[in-house]
Amino acid sequence: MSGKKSAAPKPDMTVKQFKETVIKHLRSTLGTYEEKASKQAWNQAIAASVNEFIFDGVSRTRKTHAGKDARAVHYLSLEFLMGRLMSNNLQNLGLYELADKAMKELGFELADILEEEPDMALGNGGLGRLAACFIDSMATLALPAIGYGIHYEHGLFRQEFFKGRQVERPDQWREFGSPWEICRPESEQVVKLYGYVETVYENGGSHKVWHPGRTMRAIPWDIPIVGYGGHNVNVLRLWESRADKFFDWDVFNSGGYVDAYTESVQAETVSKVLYPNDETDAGKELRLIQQYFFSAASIADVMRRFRNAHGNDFSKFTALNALQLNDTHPAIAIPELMRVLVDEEGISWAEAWKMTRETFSYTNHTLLPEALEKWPLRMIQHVLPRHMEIIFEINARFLKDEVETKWPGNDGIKRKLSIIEEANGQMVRMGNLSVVGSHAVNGVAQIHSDLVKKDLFPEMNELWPGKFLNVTNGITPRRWMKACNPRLSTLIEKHVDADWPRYLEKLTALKPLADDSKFQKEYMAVKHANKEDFVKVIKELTDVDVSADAIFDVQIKRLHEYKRQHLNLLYIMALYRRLLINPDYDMHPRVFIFGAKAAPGYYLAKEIIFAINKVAEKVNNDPRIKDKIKVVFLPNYRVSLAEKLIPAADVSQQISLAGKEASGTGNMKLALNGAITLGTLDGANIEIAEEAGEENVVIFGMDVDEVVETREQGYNPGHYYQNNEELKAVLDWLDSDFFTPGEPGLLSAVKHNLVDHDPYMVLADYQSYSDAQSKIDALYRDKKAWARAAIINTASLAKFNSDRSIQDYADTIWNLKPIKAAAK
Ligand code: T68
Repeated sequence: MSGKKSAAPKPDMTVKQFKETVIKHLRSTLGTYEEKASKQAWNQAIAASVNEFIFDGVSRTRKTHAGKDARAVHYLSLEFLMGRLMSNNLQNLGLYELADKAMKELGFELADILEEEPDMALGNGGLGRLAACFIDSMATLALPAIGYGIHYEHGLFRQEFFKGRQVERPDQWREFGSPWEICRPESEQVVKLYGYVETVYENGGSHKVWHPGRTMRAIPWDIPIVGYGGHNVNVLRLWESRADKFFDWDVFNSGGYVDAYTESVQAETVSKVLYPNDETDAGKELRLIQQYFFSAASIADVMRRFRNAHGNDFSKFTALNALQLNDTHPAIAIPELMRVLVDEEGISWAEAWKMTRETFSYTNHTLLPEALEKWPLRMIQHVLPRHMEIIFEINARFLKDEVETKWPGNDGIKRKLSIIEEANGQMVRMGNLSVVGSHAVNGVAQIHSDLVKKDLFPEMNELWPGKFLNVTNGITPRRWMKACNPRLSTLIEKHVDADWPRYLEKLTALKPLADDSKFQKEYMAVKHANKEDFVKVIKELTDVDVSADAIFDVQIKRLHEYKRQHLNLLYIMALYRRLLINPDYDMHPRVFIFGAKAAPGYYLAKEIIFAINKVAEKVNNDPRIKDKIKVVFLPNYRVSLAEKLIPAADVSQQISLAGKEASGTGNMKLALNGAITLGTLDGANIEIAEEAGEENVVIFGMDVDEVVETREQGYNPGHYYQNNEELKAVLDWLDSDFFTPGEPGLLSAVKHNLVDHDPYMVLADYQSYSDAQSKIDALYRDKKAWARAAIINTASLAKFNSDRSIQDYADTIWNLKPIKAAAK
């Protein structure tokens, strides 16, 4: 063991002082007192106490950066899935144990009080959570960085089940305010929309003036992001939309009191709600306005800060600013920066374009065609007339100067690379705009980045070799191990330096212990204790009794056909059938645990949820199988629930069709916490297998090449249905009323989709999956072998530290150096 022993600073505070600070805030900030305060008030008093440290950190960091005229990255993302902030802030400031003791002395369990905090669910899934891990890492690495997004009034919907079906309820994360945000009205921006463009001829030249039809205000709310160790505190700046003026006084005075409100309602709609679609293009005007609203406000904020330091000398602009696009959602920022530089600053097109390209980079998160954003040209023209002109100009120059030069006279390639698609009316391809307007484009796992080059943008890759890169995703080990799995962290710290949450490679010191039976027992005892805790959560949420001695087999992610929750379901039905046929069927008891939200308009995803719930109801209440299988679908899966479940998982199901899951990040969290991956060769599963060793994961199914081959040969799901007796039996079961007594056919949609179409080749991979599940069963029964594999997983996953991902971005894309904030 070597290196720095201390990780988080030991703050200059005693338990007694912390207690006094909390009580001070209880009285003077919350206006209550110890005997009367609710848990929520205690929670807010702790937050106020923690904020004393945080706000100081924000100021120190800002001052340091301002004094150094620092290069900074601006991370533009429509989603930040932050979850709860208290525990993470306490951990990163090194205050957790102190707070825990202080609250005990006051007669509370800190963990209970933390439950009062609502999740900040301003994202859908992996993409939004990645942004949250990344801003944690940027602060931890002391990188000058700011996250930009939308201050949604309502985040991702709350999920309930009614008679087995998903019902969506509004999320109210800010119902009682949030202690973590600071409103900065002094940094308000104005965002323009609609209207028309005038060409003004002057002094022998001409320029464009956009006369907007409407304007609205963008109000910034800053969420401090505490780096691990507490040195640097960056901010996440979220924009809220407001009406330009609350009342239109003329309308008001002429009796149009209600009309005066409509404008304010319309403007405030923009940041009202997060679109709940993951992986599908919403195509709605409001979504386009959301994208433009936060992009324009953020660019204006970058410009304001730059002008304050440099006036209108833009020679240093690219040296000081990097802009990262988290998917194409903020791609409209590219023409927006061009508009500001050319129309407002009077910089030449060529110069502005050079600056823009050097500044932007783009991360692609998907190859699914339905997720690749395209906007109707007419819509952009209507909402953002000047931007449409700019996009035309960008496209014309790109096709003429770059494509024509490389492939003279080749109209086919021009059609393919054009930012404008001529089919379906005309559409603007945001992916092409992002690639053309960026100096770097990255995928999120090696296989995905290879496919981005090979299948999505092959000609662009030929045109600009070196522009396309890979940066494999990561997760913050602070939240996803240290904070969420305190038992394992304590065990680890008996053998590894205390700064492992920062330098995750230190966990390799555990490898020699993988065969040590004492350590194996301790490690598995931690897992068992975590499972015991989760048994209670399951009971509370679903009223199902499960045993911590069963295998906890977990699939947690958005509900999507390509992720194949229905493959898991078919296997559960097959196991159940095996037990009904032979009550002595030899298997270790298993609890299948699902957590997943479906996009509200995604019919088949909702049918799959319903089918899982119906099968669960039957299986859980069938005495014949003697509790060998339990199935639980946890309602309202979210970050805070993941934090409880992941430490308790034995098996991590990562079973997407190869080539479809760009990376996955739940796979990393689960494996780090000692779950064995049951997965296809897709996304980051491949790299997890490389790091942990193939013998410590269970891989099944077709690889990408086999998928392509199978498809080329004309995939016929009916063939698998007809030729696999068990598969046919469980699929036919879905047509009966076995799981829906008196109502046959309620689950048929799932069957018919699979037998007749099966777009994600569930049936082709079924047998291989079933065999892999048998391997899992056998491995689990060999207690030592299982413990060994789990320990090796924990010890081997340093690559998936989001600090490593961010260091890669800083080195290869942003060219960014750390600047540690000065101490007081
Ligand atoms: C996910 N994408 C990828 N998209 O599916 C996952 N999309 O493989 C990857 O690990 C993760 O990104 C991080 O790179 C998403 O989560 C969305 O949520 C989304 C939301 C709106 C529109 C399109």
